[in-house]
Amino acid sequence: MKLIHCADLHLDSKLQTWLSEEKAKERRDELLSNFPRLVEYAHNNGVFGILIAGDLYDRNSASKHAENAVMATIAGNRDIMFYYLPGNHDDKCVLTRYKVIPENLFVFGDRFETLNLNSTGSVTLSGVALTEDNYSSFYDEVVLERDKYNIVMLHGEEKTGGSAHFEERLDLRLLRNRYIDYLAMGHVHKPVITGLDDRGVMCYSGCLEGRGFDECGPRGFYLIDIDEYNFRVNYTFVPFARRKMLEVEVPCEGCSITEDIEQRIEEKLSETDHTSSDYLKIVLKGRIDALCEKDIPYLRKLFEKRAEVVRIEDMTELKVDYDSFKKDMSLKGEFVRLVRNSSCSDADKAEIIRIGISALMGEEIT
Ligand SMILES: [Mn+2]
Repeated sequence: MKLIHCADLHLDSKLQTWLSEEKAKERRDELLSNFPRLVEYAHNNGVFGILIAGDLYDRNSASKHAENAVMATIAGNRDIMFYYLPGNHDDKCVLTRYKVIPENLFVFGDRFETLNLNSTGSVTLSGVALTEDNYSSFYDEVVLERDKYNIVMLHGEEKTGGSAHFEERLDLRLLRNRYIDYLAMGHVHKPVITGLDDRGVMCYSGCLEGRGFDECGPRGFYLIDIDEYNFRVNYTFVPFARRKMLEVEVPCEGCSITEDIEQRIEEKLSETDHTSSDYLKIVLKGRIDALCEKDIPYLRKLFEKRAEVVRIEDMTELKVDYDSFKKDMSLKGEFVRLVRNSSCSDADKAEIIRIGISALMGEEIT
């Protein structure tokens, strides 16, 4: 039996913090079309059911269309089962407010429930949507049979340091040695699979696609392939994102003109596997001379077509070679010495010197 474990699709999230209104709309539509694309994958690969471990939507921005589109896909693919567990970003009535709920959709509620996935009952799926009321008490309801293959679906995280949010107060110790074979988790957007106890594994599928530069790296879902008789299992991470989010750090030490930086960027980009449809963030790092001529707007223009979106962030720190001004009797040297002896921080001194000298040279200040 093959199952897809996905989570955190966050359909219809705004995305406008880093995309223009137009691009954000395009991307939202693209993310929405991932759902039928996932179902197509399920068809082509003989998948029995799709587990959605929460945060299918973004509560505050989900459109009626996003909900209808998912429902239409479910209703139009009756040969695939859909098991949905609401997450902390989902409206609790989502997918259940329809008059007719298709038979191939099961939505977990706030009581722990167990379903048999096959006719022999050898493979089970359980889950509970965590709430303020049940998050600390649901463990008592986790009663599973030793001789079955037991999948448990949850949306939350075990955070040390005591988070205020109930979904982040999971206590994994209480789920160990309870005959769980596969803990299908949602909430953490990065794919992670780790041991739960001697018997089972805990897996975050991560989101299907990154939605911001805090979600760089491979994104997709887990494919679980269970032999229903001897319980041999394969877990495979399937990269599914159409576009990658990439962050590239470029060390700029030793650069003194814009073209040096350009060359460093080129070198770093050639080490990545980015394509023109990806999202690219280039971060300039390292300490460079305060008098380095760097034209960031020029570099932005130069690299803008390399990917769907290219962001260049200048995180370089400036350093001043005070020795080189020691014997400089010009206005420039006098200015540098004056700033050096001021009470500003080293970083501020470097910035003041950069701007001051540009002004003295009659250059445009950026
Ligand atoms: Mn969540």
